[in-house]
Amino acid sequence: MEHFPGIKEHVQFEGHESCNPLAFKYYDPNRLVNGRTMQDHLRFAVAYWHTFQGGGADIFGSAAFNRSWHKETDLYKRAENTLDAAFEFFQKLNVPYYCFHDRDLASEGSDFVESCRILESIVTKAKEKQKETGVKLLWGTANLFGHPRYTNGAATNPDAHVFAYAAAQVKVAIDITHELGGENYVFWGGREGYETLLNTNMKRERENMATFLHMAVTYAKRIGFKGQFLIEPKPKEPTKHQYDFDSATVLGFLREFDLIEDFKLNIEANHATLAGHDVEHDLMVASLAGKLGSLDVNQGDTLLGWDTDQFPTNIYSAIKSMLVVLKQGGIAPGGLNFDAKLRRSSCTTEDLFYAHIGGMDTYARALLIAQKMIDDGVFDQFIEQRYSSYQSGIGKKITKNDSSFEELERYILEKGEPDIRSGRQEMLENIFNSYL
Ligand code: XUL
Ligand code: CO
Repeated sequence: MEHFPGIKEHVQFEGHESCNPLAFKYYDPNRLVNGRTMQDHLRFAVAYWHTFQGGGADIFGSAAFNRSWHKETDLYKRAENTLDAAFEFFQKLNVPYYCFHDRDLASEGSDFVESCRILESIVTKAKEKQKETGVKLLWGTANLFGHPRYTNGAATNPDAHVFAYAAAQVKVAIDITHELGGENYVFWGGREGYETLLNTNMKRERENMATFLHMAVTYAKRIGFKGQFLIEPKPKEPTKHQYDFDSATVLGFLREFDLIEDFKLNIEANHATLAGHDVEHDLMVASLAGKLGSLDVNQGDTLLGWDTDQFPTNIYSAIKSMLVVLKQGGIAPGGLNFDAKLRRSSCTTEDLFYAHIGGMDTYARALLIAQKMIDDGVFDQFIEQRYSSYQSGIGKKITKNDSSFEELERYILEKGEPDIRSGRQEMLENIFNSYL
């Protein structure tokens, strides 16, 4: 059965003058940018949860989308139909990767054993589909937040029984990610946080979370899983205080608990903005630590204070993100995963195409512009010049940690007041706009 009959052909690149809403205007997969194809730079992935399981539900209304692959009530059949729809979509969109939670591929069964059985059967089929189509798994993860058993957390649950359940579930999720050749495995601690300290032993919870991650590393090594482990920071929602608040917090946690060698970060734009940062801030903090591993590309709405997970159309933000990615030499084995969902009123399957085409074009265009900015070097030269006082004399001594407060006091007694220099923000913003 065809699930997207309205889309006959693969979505093609037609260039920015095309008026065809079902064509790429900027994403030209084989176009070379600084010696690498666009496809290799961007490594786009479709998020199975929003695109195939999302029903347009919001806090005031239940699922509203009417999807052909959700018609069956039998769990196995529904999972199979969803898989068929997913691979039809990947192919028609011409996207190289996808990402899933275990419970996106197949719903939970009546108990752990049945859940594993349904999952295993669908994984066998997914493996065939990957082989048939060449579409690959960017990352897998476990849903440790949807089921009521995780109400008080997973690895940070006050009940060891729930910790054990989460461990059993993640073990299987790593197994299936490994079986499907997943290039990364993501940990997003949906409920790893707390609502009130009146009932919370923060020390125990943080230590347990670290122990959980150590066990995951040990297990992955034991089975020979070579994918990159990633942690996805988010400051809140559904919890009020989430332990993986932002890049800086996660890096501190990984260092404190001796996990830094085994993890990188998956940065999601809307999570960074919930933490009160521009996304490029969190990307930069992760990248400077050598720990930027992947991106969940989406955007929030400045007028709404929650995780709206919209498809990314903000070209400014995308350019700033791509500047960080290009300067660190790329994002592989990570990629750009559309952790984004349609608005409730965008109820047709064509809307799924428009949304992804828009997101892919936004990042393709951002890639081209960011590369041009780097080639021209205007911003780099400005920054270099701005800090040039550290390249010689007293500045050089400071950077080499070869000075002292006494010497610097003598320096000031001799030289007096410094000149105040302009940061030229407005001029630089104008230059940035000249690239659009
Ligand atoms: C939730 C979120 C998750 C993770 C994977 O805000 O971003 O979908 O990406 O669990
Ligand atoms: Co995400």
